[in-house]
Amino acid sequence: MPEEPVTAYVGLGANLGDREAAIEAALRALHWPPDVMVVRRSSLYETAPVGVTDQPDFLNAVAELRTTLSPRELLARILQLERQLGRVRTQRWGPRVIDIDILLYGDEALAEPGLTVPHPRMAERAFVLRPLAEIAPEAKLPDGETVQKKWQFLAERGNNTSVKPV
Ligand code: A4P
Ligand code: MG
Repeated sequence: MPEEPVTAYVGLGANLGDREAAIEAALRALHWPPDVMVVRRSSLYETAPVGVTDQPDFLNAVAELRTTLSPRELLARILQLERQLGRVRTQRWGPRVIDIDILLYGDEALAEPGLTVPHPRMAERAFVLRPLAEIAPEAKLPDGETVQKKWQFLAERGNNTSVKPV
């Protein structure tokens, strides 16, 4: 367990049932002092599905955490929380009541079975970068670019139309 709290970012997504209630409940449950503090959160965004496109639109948000949990411990906490909120895993990239991903954990890079950080697909995804640009524009992605720069790059390519503030 790290001695000093680490700043981490998580992404939240929901596209079944009461999406807003699920995201708000997840944010409340994530805040578990002193292990995990939710110090900032984005607003909610209505986003078109990426990957499997034949499914309902998502609500997405991101949150900044300060945590003394290791990446593994944080993942275990997240998986437990997803279960509590009623997530049933069916199809990869398919519909879900709640999905919580670890996006960044300090400046650590991990590639282990079942845990890859930074999240390998975050830099291509408007539904991650748009809310992250709202709360952490200067955060660094694995290639050294800031979130703000990467988001501008995607937006200039017309990749922003599928993400709308609620
Ligand atoms: N896992 C590995 N790395 C991580 C990490 N950094 N954070 C493992 C969290 N989990 C991580 O995830 C499967 C396993 O990934 C976990 O058990 C954990 O050990 P999952 O949540 O069961 O499956 P998934 O989410 O369907 O798969 P995956 O690969 O995480 O999907 P993505 O890439 O997260 O995409 N479109 C919109 N508009 N909004 C969305 O939120 N989300 C997805 C899911 C697709 N399209 C979307 C959205
Ligand atoms: Mg996931």
